[in-house]
Parts: sequence; structure tokens; C-alpha cells
Amino acid sequence: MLPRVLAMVCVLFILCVAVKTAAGGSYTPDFRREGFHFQFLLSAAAADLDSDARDELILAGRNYVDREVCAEILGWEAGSLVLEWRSPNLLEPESSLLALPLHRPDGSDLVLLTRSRYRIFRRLGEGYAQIVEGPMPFPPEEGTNADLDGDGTDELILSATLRNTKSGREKNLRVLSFSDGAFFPFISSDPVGNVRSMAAGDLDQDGRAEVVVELGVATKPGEFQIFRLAEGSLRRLAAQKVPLQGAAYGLAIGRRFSETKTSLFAASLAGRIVCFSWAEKGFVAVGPQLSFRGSPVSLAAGDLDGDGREELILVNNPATLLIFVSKEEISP
Ligand SMILES: [Ca+2]
Ligand SMILES: [Ca+2]
Ligand SMILES: [Ca+2]
Repeated sequence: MLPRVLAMVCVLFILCVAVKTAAGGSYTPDFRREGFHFQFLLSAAAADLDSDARDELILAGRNYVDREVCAEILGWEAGSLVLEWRSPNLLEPESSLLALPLHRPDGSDLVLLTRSRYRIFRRLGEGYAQIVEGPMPFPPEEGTNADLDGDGTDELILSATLRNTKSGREKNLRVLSFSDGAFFPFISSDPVGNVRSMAAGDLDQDGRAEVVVELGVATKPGEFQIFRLAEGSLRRLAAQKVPLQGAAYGLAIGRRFSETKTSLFAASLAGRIVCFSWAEKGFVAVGPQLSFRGSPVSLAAGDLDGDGREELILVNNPATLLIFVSKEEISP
């Protein structure tokens, strides 16, 4: 009899721990939307472009019917996404489009990169206006933005293909710096491999951002590599196997719940989003995993409703958007 009672006590204890872990803060998919202007969503990003203390959602996508490639800015209003602005059609031959925020000391702009041109748009009055345009020094592939040198203005961190290999593309990282109203090439890394996604943010809270890339062959599980600007070059700090099944096509650096420190979020082909905390020995998975149906294209973190907690925004192939809302109560 005693062993049975002990077993029941054990089961109850495990159940209590499981419930407590789940209640201790998890993201659950709270919002799902299809039916965009685009038949294929290329990327999602979030930034406060109009300085109202709420991040706007920035989507880039393709509309095959109207032969368009453009970006949209959407705001979160009363539980749904409202279109605030759509960019001009930026379709080019072999077209792609990167839509990234550019944070400056006095606000944030939107940067749109095609293979051949960069354009910066700024919130002016009720809309957004192009304030700068120039030639791209190379056709960019993956991209992200962050302040690598701690001067208050973001750099753009982009990947570009050096050569095609049997196992994929050999790419490197190239940093564009914004100064005197134009982007100029700042530094380039050594070849890193087949970059599939990247994110940047200040993981160690020293005021300068780190860059995380996910590298891999085909759709197989990949590797994280972490870079930092040091002595005029992008220095690789660490490399580790990603403990996820399938490629992690979506990476984002953001805040869990109302924490001030930042974490890495990775969305993998296995339909999982995992949060990683940055420690001396590398990334350590923390908290419960989130599951979703679909294949990820892009992941972003941002506070769309202005409550101080960041939501996770996942784009799934071809054009589905999922938003996960942080449920943990803000401690007083
Ligand atoms: Ca805003
Ligand atoms: Ca900077
Ligand atoms: Ca929020």
C-alpha cells in the first residue's frame, strides 16, 4: 500500500511542478491572421516608428497578382492589426526586399533594401515619407539592425553570397554604417557559411549589440555563431550546435515577459519556438517551448500593445502571421 501512496504523491508532485512551470510564464498563440495584401510574407520586424511608445509591425512581402514587392506598417488597435502605410512597389529583377528599423538617438526610421537600392522612410505628419535613397554596394540576403558600436545609431548587419558550393552558399557578414545621410560599407567578416537567419541585440547589456547567425546545410539542424564588433572587425565569440530539430529560419532577440535583459528566440522547422538565455558557455534553453503549425519564415519581438511586455511575431510560409502574447504578470 505504501509504495502506491508514494507513487501517487510523486505523480501529484510532478503535476504540481508542471502546472507551476506552465503558469510561471509562457507564450501562447493569441492571434492568427491570413489574408494579407501579400501572397508571400518575406519578413516581420517591430519598432516604434511614430514615437507613441508602442511598436509598429513591419511586414515585407510579395504580391504575385499585382507583381509587387513592398513593405507595410501595421498598428495594433483594439485587438487587431490595422494597416497604417504601404510602401511604393519596389519590384526589381530577381527582386527581394529587406525591411528593417533604423534606431537613431531621436527616433526610429524604416529602411527598405532591394538588391540595388536602399531607401529610408520617416514618419512625417500623418504618413511616412522617403528621406534618403542611394545605391546598395552589394545585393543583401539576410539582414538585421543593431547598434554594434554603442554610438546610439543602428548599423545594418547583412549577409551576402561570396560563392555557391555543393552544400549551399558561402556567405559573409557585411556591416553598413549610417553617417551624414548615407549608408557606407563599414566592415565585413570572414566567410561564415550558409547563413539562414540572423538577429542582433545587446545580449550582455554593455550597450553594444552582439550578432547571432544560424548557419546550416539544406534544412538540417544548424549552428549558432555569435559575433561582436571588436578592434575594427567582427569577431566570432562562440559557435554551438542548435539544440532544435530542423533549420531555425526565424531568429529574434527580445525580452521575455517584463525582463530588462534580452534573450534569443529561435523558430525551427519542427514547429517550435525556444527561448535561449545567453551565458558564459553559450545559449541555454529556458522556459517552456512554444509549438505552432507551419514552417517559419521570420520571427520578431516587439511590444505592439505598449504594455511593457514584448510579443513574439511569427511569419509562417506562405503568408500566415501568429502573435504570441506574454502572460506573466508584471511584478510590482
Ligand atoms: Ca508606435
Ligand atoms: Ca552604431
Ligand atoms: Ca506587449
